[in-house]
Amino acid sequence: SNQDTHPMDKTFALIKPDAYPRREAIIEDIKKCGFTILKQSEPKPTKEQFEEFYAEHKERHFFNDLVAFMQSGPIVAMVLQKENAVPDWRKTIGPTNSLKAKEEAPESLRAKYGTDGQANACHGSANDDDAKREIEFCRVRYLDPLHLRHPPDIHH
Ligand code: RTP
Ligand code: MG
Repeated sequence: SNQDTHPMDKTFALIKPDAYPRREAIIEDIKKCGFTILKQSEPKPTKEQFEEFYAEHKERHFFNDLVAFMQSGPIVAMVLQKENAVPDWRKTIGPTNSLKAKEEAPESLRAKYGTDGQANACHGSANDDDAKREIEFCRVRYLDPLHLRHPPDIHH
């Protein structure tokens, strides 16, 4: 099979600090929606790591607030697997603004667990390239402490 044309079946998810207290209910919903949780951890990214994670938004007015919000408490990081994982996870979390989600998609996770345009409970990769980048970013940077302690030998 050709991996380049095989549909991506993984995406990257975060439970953001505002929803961390309700993580167990969210994880139950994630499983009920048909996703398999391949990896799960509670990383503690630095400010610089969040700035890199959200680099696409660095010129936006909300960038500094977003980075501060993401560092305001614990988070859960997950690699989710399902057919059509990327679009299905975006649909499961719902519109970016939780107030809009409550109006337009009341069953969505952002409607159920989020508050407003910033405190919106969950992150989901926007497309397959972002999913690959975000899964790799978190694996290399802070999901895999063994990897960090024993980086691969680049000299052979
Ligand atoms: P995410 O990346 O977190 O899955 O959300 P998204 O694609 O739906 O939204 P995006 O446009 O990428 O924005 C990233 C996060 O920034 C916060 N935000 N705040 N105050 C504001 O106007 C504002 N706009 C966006 C949200 O936490 C959003 O999820
Ligand atoms: Mg986004």
